[in-house]
Amino acid sequence: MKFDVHGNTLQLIVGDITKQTTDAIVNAANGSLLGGGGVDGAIHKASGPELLKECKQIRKEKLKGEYLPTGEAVITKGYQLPAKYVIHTVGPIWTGDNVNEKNKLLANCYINSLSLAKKYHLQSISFPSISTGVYRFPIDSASKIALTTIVKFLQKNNFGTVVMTLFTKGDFEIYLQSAFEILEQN
Ligand code: AR6
Repeated sequence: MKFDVHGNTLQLIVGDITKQTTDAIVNAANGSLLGGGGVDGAIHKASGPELLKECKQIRKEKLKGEYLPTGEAVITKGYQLPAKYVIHTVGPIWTGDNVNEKNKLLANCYINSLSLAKKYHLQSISFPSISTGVYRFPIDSASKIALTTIVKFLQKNNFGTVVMTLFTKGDFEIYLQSAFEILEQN
């Protein structure tokens, strides 16, 4: 399903993000940047060992050995992926408390990833549903935060295409419902 947002395209699809041919794909990473399960594991597997090497380098040089803070984003090459770049961001872990803070951190993942893509003059980007797997963020509110943030960005920027790549039909339906609600209000 495609939506026009201020001359940009917002697309919702069911699919595997490792197969996406957008300029960049976003990884729902953890702060270590050393890989993991879920979409992170799939991206590292499809991209190959060079990706881990570059992530280790970022940890060492850019982050001085520290973890990438929640809500922040960094960019690497895509190596064996169809996408030229991978933007790694760290979603918040849902614990049921500090809800406002968690919501803000999730929005930051989308804002910082989009800002980084713009800084690199990219014109298309694919997101997974950040934090709604292992990190247990409720998908209904996560979808609203994700799409509200993306729509606000597209209303202010001449960007190109943002694809939300949902892994299951069920997740797609939830995001689609949220998209209708959010775009109706705009
Ligand atoms: N393409 C698109 N979406 C996918 C794919 C794929 N190939 N594989 C899984 N998903 P998760 P999180 C969906 O758990 O909640 C990792 O271990 C999945 O169905 O990957 O942010 C990291 O290292 C779900 O909807 O990410 C972190 O430790 C969504 O991607 C932690 O998990 C996100 O699920 C991050 O947890």
